[in-house]
Amino acid sequence: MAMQREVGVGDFVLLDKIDLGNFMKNLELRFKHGKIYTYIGEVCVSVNPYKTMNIYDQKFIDQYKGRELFENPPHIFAIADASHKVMQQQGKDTCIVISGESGAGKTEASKIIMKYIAAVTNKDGQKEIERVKNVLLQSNSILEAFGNAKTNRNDNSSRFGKYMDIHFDFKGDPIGGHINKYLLEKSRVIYQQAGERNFHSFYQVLAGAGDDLLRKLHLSRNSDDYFYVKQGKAAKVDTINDRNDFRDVNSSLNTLQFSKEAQETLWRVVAAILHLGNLEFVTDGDNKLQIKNKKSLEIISELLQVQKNELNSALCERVIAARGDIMRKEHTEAEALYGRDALAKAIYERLFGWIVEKINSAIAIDEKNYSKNYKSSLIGVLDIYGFEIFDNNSFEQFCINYCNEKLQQLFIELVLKQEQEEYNREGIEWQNIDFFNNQIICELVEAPHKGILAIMDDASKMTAEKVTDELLLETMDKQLKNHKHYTSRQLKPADKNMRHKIDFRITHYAGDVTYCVTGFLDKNKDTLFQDFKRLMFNSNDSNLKEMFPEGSQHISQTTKRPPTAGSLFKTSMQALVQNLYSKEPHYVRCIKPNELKSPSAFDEERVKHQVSYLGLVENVRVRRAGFAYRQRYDLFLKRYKMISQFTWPNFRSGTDKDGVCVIMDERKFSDDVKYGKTKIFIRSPKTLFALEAARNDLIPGIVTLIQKTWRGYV
Ligand code: AOV
Ligand code: MG
Repeated sequence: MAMQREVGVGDFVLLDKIDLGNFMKNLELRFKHGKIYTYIGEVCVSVNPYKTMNIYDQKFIDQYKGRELFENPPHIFAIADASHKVMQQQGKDTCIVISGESGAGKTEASKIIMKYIAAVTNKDGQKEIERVKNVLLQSNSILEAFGNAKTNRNDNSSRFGKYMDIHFDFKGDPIGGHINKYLLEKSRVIYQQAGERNFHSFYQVLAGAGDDLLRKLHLSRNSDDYFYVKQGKAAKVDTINDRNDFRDVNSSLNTLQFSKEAQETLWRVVAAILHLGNLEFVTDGDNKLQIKNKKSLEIISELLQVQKNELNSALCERVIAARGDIMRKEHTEAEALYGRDALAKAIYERLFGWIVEKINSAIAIDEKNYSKNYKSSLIGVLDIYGFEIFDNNSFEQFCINYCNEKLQQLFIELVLKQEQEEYNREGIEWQNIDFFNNQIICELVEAPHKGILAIMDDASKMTAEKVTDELLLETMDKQLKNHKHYTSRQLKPADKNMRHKIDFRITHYAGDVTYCVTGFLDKNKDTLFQDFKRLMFNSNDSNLKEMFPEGSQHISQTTKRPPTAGSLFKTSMQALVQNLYSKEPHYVRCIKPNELKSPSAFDEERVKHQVSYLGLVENVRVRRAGFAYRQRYDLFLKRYKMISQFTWPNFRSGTDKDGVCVIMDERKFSDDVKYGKTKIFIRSPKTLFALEAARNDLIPGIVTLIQKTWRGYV
């Protein structure tokens, strides 16, 4: 196949001089010529093209299939292929970590990778594998409908983190998978900033449901009729067709074999939440709290299949058990509204979790075909919510940005730090490269006892009356005032950018973010009145009942305080990072070229900022001085001893290292290698390929030899 003309350099390692200026020039030149992918060694840098590119069709799939990285122009397909190849040939679990800020193209990249893997597997056309592939691909439209939303950064912004394992059999065909989800931004269910939307699912059902379904759900077509979805005043989005998307979601639900009942539950719950948002409360003549719109109450109880009077009391009052007595306490109007919102958020969050579990059971490895102890290899694909800054940043942004800090930390550990530490350990000459290590920011958030999450948890343990968000902020200010990456308005009152007395600021690796502390404690505690849990557990809809198992507890049973949202998130992030550590990583670093979603604008300042905080220039420096391949002497010798008469069948005249030197001298590769204490380091991949080729040439002869010897024994 004819090579496409390369623009600039396809690998930043090949730049004449490595600095930010040259890096930027190359990136911009390539972007302007439609070359959105460029490598740094095996890391793929991707710039969001904001237009449909004709580089993902069958012709391209064929071009990249089974090839080595350097054989073709840079492409995300090559990363997917490399990951699949390592997994299949070496039986190693691999992962593809996709990072970059909100709108940089992570979710699109993850879908392209999955499509590529689906396209290059199942040569034999097996039915079960075809089914698994379809489920993997089609799960996306469902997850995006319920977990993505339009934000002011991205029209299709992921509001949950997603890590997906794809399991493969020994032939490299996908046989199953598993999705882990991370903290859904459920506050969006009840509130949206100006210009933003609620989750897509709400608009989809309003625009796409047939008249019959709409009538059953007691919905109008008009999203402006529903408080929970109209606050951002942005229901119509140019790039989104809710009607078509509703159709796609339903077709995916069918592919994934969601039963008719399950699909009904799904849309009934979405509709019930829309109606919940319109509930209002009034105090009657007897000073008793009541629901103003009785019709809505009736509709909600029908949709959730719960008793109307039970729904009514769960919304207007609370049952409290004190010293063996059970009492009812009527809500104030504010408490009732709070409860209504908490119920809406909880139902949506549980629904989302339930959907993920249903998808997981549809893609679980079929035990009929593979026994329990079948050892499959896997590729993990990570697509999380990117770093984000809004006009108002709350607990959710705090968690999302912390998650991005953790991933940057992983990148530093794996790509920058470990590489350099190994050179030092092996005594390989090496000039250390400086980079900003964001560990200090991770610690600011997660350190036991003194990090923000710990301070928040301490505050959350006290009774609500005693502790307010303001008090939390005061404690944080006191304990963190000397931290380089923490600033509070109370300490810096002159700072105009911090508008409220209740703000604090974190200097993240990717920039300053000012968070408003209001709501932090509440979101961290994440309480849902027991009454609601019992109400939902008593639903006649078995799916809904399943979503609220703890509602089975009797009121008098004392319940342990559930872990806070913050500590759950921290634990899940730590487990995620640990999991990624255990796999061979591949990286896609996404860059957002401009804030306008324009296919042509290259906003130099914005891009430069991203290149800097992602540590890409440092990555090139480490890589350039680096080596393409390294291996322990004993293992290296074992693999290649056959290509030299001095080492075959056994090298007896020195150490393993001496044997390796003999091979490399004989083959005239000595200039391309360095000898460390325990390992050989090879600079160019070409040397390795030449070694492999030499070995392959000899293998047929050796196999015959071994077979002969065997026969002699038998
Ligand atoms: P994100 O996942 O990184 O943001 P997306 O993957 O959703 O960003 O990309 C944002 C938008 O950019 C998409 O909806 C597409 O319109 C466009 N886009 C991205 N990559 C491509 C591509 N390769 N080809 C064509 N268009 C593309 V967030 O989830 O907000 O962190 O929370
Ligand atoms: Mg995304």
